[in-house]
Amino acid sequence: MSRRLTVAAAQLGPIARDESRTRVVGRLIDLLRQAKARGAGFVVFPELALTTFFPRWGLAEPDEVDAFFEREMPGPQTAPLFAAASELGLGFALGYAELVTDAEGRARHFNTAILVEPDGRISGKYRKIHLPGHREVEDWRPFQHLEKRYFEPGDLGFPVFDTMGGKLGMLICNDRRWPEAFRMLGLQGVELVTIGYNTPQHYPLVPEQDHLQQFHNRLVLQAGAYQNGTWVVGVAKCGVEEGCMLIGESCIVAPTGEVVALCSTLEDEICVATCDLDRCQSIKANIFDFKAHRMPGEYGLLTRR
Ligand code: ING
Repeated sequence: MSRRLTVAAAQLGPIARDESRTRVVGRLIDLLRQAKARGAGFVVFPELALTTFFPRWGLAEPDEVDAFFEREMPGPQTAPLFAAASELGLGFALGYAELVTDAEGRARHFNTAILVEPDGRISGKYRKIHLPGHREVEDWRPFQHLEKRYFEPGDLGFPVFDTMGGKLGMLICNDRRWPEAFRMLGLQGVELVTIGYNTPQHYPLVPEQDHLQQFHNRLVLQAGAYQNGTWVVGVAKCGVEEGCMLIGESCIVAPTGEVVALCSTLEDEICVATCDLDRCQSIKANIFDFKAHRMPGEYGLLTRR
């Protein structure tokens, strides 16, 4: 019996700085309902899907920063999302800013993604490892990209979870540009990778490549899928958000690297594909049969600092 999972990429249009969690959760629930109506069993939301992309500003007060973080998941404002998904019998992946207190009582800030089962149980968590941008406010920029200021690198590695009938992994945004991140999941037999992203059209350091953002997005999603024999679900928060254009083109990519579903707006929109997880084997057992063809003994440089 083939393991078919019908997946919806649930793209989000802009989220305003002052948009309440409640209003955003209402938008997410509406996308869950659309996905259910299209026969989906699993829904993927973007990176930082509960708030505007706040690293675009230098926020002076710690309280101002922490207001964009979730202290509990689910909390009072996100519980309705979990309840709606359960009612609809849907699993989902959600990106959000996570604020936790560690064993030493220190506040820890992560750019996080979770996998949630149809029964509401959180079965997987990943914390973004490749944090792009910079740490200090740089006034020359039209907008900031202060992920290195507001988040710590993830401390959970690159885990793969047995869920939704297959092996699922998560990356977040900039991670997708690093082949090592995909390969860490590939070496664990991943069959579907969820990747939420908030990607500005304008990259202040190299503006002459701004027109290549959509191409680079597809390039890395398709390469990651093909080179690791996995499905990839890339999901954007997009449109002009607080004056900053974020690229869309949420898509679902087959293990062959083919784009099989694509969003065409810069708003809340789903695209859907039925992912036959057994199709991964046509790549994993042949062209990218790691056991037969990969040469790790030659790759020492890859992990040297
Ligand atoms: N955003 C961007 C990303 O990697 C970026 C940062 C933008 C990098 C444009 C390169 C070019 O897609 C996040 N949130 O990582």
